[in-house]
Formats: sequence, C-alpha cells, structure tokens
Amino acid sequence: MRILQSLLLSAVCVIPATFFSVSQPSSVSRTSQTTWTITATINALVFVPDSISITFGDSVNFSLASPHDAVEVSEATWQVNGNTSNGGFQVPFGGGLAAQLGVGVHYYVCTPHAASGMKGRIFVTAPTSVRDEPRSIPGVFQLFQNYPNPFNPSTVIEYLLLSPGNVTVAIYNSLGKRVRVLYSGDLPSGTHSHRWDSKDDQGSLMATGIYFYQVNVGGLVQTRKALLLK
Ligand SMILES: [Cu+2]
Repeated sequence: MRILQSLLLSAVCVIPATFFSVSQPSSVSRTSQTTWTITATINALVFVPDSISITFGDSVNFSLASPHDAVEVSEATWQVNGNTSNGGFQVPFGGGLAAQLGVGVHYYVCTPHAASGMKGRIFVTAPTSVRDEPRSIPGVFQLFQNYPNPFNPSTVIEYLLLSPGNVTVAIYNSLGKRVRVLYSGDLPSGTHSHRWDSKDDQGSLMATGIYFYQVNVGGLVQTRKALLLK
C-alpha cells in the first residue's frame, strides 16, 4: 500500500512538471507584457501621449512633472473636464505606475488642470489570445458615447474592437430610418473612430434632434444616442 502511494505521488508530481515544460515555449511570446510611459512636463498642459491602447496586463508608467498629477475619473466627469476621482488610479506628480487596468476605457485628468482640458484616456484590450480566435467568430466590441454631445455640426463616434471584424457604422433618425452609412468594411482590432458631419447620404444637413448611431460587427449590434443641437 505504501509503495502504491509513493508511486502515485511521484506520478502526480512528475506528470504536471513534464506537461508544463512542454507547453511553455509556444505561449511565452503571447504573454509578454509591456510598460507604457505617459509624460507631463512642467510648462505644457498635456499628457503625452494623451491616448494609448494597451493590452490587459500591461503597465502604464506616469512620469509627471510638478504640479501635474493623474487621477482616474468617470467618463461623464471626463467629458465635462471635471476632476472628481472615481476611486481608480491616482498618480501624484513625480510619477508612478498604474498597473492591472481592467479591459475597457480608463479616463483620467490632471487635478489642477482638468478645467483646461488636461486629460487623457487609456484603452485596454483583452489579451492577445482573443485575437487568435478564428475570424468567423464575431468579436466582442465596445461602443462609446460620441463626443462632443450634444454637437453641432460634427461629432466623433468611437469604438473598440477586441478582434478584427466586418464593421458597419450607420446613423438612424428618431423614426428609425437609416440616414447615413459612415463606414462599411473590414477593420483590425483596436480603437476606431469616424466623424459624422451631421449630413445624410445625399449630403443634406440634418435638423436638430435625437439620432442613433449603430455599430454592427459581424452581426453583433450596439446602438447609442446622439443629440444634434443647432
Ligand atoms: Cu496639469
């Protein structure tokens, strides 16, 4: 019995070790992580770059001169240049690391200069293994609120593709009639944006009102509201 136990134990110990050493090489390159750097210098009221796309698991290193700091805020706060922390990362001037940001968009501002528009965004995509999926499987994507909103005469529609896909971006009026196709075609993963100049497919300017912008990726649809206010 004791011999059988020790045989079992040694089998349990040996097999996983062998398994891991065999499977490791193919996954090493896909799990490598990157550290990205965002800087803010003394005299410029900007973060450089003010927008980056990273992969989940990457780190962001802020290198911030006095008196610029970086505080994560909600999307709504970011849109109006507010500076109320949403409890996310806070990097004091001097700098530091904001690690383990979740998939999605992280909005941040410089606390003393948010009102001047000193702000940025970090787009975090899922790990690269998502991109290894066959292209016939619809990719997950995230559609953001257009900006500015309300708008006149143009606004930007932005979305994040977590894998490549066939994309159609269209505008509908409040009656549900499609008035404009902004884009139709294949796109790689990452962040994409299109500007809508408030014209329909015939080139006529649309009237004040609520419009819906819809992004279709391989049959998956997301719709959001935009307000054209003249
Ligand atoms: Cu600042």
